[in-house]
Amino acid sequence: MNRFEERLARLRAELAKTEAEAFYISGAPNVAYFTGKKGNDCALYVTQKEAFIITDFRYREMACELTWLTFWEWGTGRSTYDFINSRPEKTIGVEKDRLQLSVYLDLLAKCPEKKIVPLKDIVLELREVKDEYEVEATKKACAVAMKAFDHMCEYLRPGLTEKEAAAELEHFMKMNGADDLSFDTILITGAKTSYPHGVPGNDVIKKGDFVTIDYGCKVDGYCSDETRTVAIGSATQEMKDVYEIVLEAQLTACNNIKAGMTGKECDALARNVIEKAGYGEYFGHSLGHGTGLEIHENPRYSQNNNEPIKAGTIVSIEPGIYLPKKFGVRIEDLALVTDNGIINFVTAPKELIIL
Ligand SMILES: [Mn+2]
Repeated sequence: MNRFEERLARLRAELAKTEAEAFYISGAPNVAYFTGKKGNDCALYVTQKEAFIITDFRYREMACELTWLTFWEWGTGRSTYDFINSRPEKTIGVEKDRLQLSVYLDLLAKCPEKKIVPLKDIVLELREVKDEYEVEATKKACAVAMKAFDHMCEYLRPGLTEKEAAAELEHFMKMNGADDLSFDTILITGAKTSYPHGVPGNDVIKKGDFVTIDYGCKVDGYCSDETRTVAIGSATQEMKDVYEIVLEAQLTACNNIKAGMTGKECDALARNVIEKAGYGEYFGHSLGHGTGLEIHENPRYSQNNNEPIKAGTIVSIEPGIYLPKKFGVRIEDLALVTDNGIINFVTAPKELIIL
């Protein structure tokens, strides 16, 4: 069994617990989980005995190479709905979280003999705990990203715009093994660093600024995610003090998170440090999130998550303090959760770097 067949077996075990005889999967990352390809414009139809990939001529050759799936081609007068109507299964599960509403309405209208059942997203749950291939791919992506951070420590200087610096970072990652970006690069400077998800613009990097870089790349389909905040030329005492609080919060979380704690307990490790220092109201997001084929996956390290964190999940650990109109600091690593603690994939330095 290859890893995709193993995943299909796990999917079937979950599917058996529902009323659905087949599962129609069209969310691109969910499709990618069973194909190892990007998954755009492809769908899967999985029963207890069979598994189909449904796509068109553009992906014909690729689809035929996926020997664990049977290819069914739409286009030239036949649609996915014809395929579904040709099948013996009566009850068909669909992804509640991922199916486009128009496709759902079409399924209801064009497949009137079928019972269409929105299911909780089984595939997202399967994707939460990573296998060895996924761990290795994530590590590779983190290694490329860390090399790019070293490069940026050489490259960043006053006079560059945020967009220029972001372009350099992205180009460097692509030239050093990245297949793609994990998400739109956040590279912001000065007072704008108080925007947790600021967008790089034409603002010019100046001496005495913080620069926050939250970025990542994909290798073999898997995302890295890392944030570092550096100072350019100098930093005020307030900047240094806030940086130290965020660092202590981040290190406290890294040193204490382990499988079995709830998402809320993990979040509290960092939040308590920041609250005690008097900056609680300036840490308005959660501590972290899972990553994988997508940049935001389960589990969540948030105050709302009372579920225990599983071993084998890959999560970000990213506290921050954001002072409007002044500056912000965030430090983020990405780590594998085990029963004994975390294995941190990001080993880039975390003490304040003044370039
Ligand atoms: Mn993140």
